[in-house]
Amino acid sequence: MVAAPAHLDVSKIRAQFPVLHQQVNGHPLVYLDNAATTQKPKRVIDALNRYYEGYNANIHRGIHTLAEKATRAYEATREEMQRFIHARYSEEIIFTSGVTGSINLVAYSFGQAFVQAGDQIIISGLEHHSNIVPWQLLCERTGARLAVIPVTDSGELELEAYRQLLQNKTALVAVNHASNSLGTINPIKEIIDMAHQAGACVLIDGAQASAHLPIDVRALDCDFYCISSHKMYGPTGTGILYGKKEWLEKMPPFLGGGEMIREVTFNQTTYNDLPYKFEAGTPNIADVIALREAILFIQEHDKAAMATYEHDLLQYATAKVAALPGVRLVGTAPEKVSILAFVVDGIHHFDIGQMMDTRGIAVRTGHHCTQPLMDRYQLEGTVRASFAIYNTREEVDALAESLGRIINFMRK
Ligand code: 7TS
Repeated sequence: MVAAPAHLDVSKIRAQFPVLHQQVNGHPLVYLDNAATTQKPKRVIDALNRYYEGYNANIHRGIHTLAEKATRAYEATREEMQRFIHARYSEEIIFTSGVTGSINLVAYSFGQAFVQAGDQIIISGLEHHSNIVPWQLLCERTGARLAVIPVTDSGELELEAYRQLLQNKTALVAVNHASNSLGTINPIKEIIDMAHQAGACVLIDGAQASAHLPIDVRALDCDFYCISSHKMYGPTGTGILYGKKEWLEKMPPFLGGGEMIREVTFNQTTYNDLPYKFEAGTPNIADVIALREAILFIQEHDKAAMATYEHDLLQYATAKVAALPGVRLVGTAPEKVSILAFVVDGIHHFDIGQMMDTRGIAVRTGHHCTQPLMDRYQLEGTVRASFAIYNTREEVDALAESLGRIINFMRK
């Protein structure tokens, strides 16, 4: 049985998410695609409206009242994010377009300054394409080599193989905190410590962690940590790169343009201080401002209580789905965020997704932007149900009931 922790009222939480209260294809929406993007509470949507209706202005440049108000609100998110991930300095928080933008920033800027031919970049077999391709591009530019930590049958990283890989000269290790396809929570503290002992830097892709797991970049001692706002109840189009100040100060700018400069002449340009050195051009002001509301939403509901509830929901769903005939779970690591992936013998994952949609159930099907991981399991794709704080046991029942029907129907 799934019981919400005493101080967590899920019906009250659901009431804050307008999009959840609708019928899809004649059925109440059951939204289980939270690993792709979470829904947004009203306070996030209201913050967007307040900005556009009340104080839309470009930031940092103006001395007029609206510009000052927008700048204050934008910088307030930076400070809230600093607290959220326990960064030492607010200038260690760089606003980007999200995890993809953050990883590309590091691959270009850190890569240009600190990666040379013959160096090794280590990633893992669990990575999303956005934590693979930027490193491949970097290797093409520099002559560095890409090495991959293998994955076990249950979906865990082989740390002994990682230890061996670290014997080669390694510039950077880039792994996710939690896998978007399997849910595996990686032992990132251990991974970071091992990398540092070998003299390598570490980037953590926190896309699947920020809404579900505690993040303390100082305790972790990671060099970079990447977050997408839209996966933690915030708006799309923004996110952050956390970087240790000592690295960010040494790294060259990524994009050139307004705001990132101190002084420009045709002969020479000097650059602005952190964090502005990495925030060229007019940023995504409205979405950054509204991201603060998403952080406050998580803080106010107690992340640990949320994680406990989601974990119970995952266990309940896992038992129900695994009991159906022909179902094979993909990703059975003992430590998981609330992601349930599976295949069904003889039924294409795409058909399952489409049939569920006719009942208002939103799941994701396919390779989930992790094609090498699918290759590892010799799969073309899976069905993935991913849970957030507003999901309920009744919704898990709807998922299992619908899957049971589909299996019966397709096997006749
Ligand atoms: N890394 C991980 C682990 C992810 O899950 C995703 C998005 C990204 C990086 C990229 O994030 P973005 O915000 O820059 O796009 N994952 C998914 C998913 O699983 N289904 O849709 C998007």
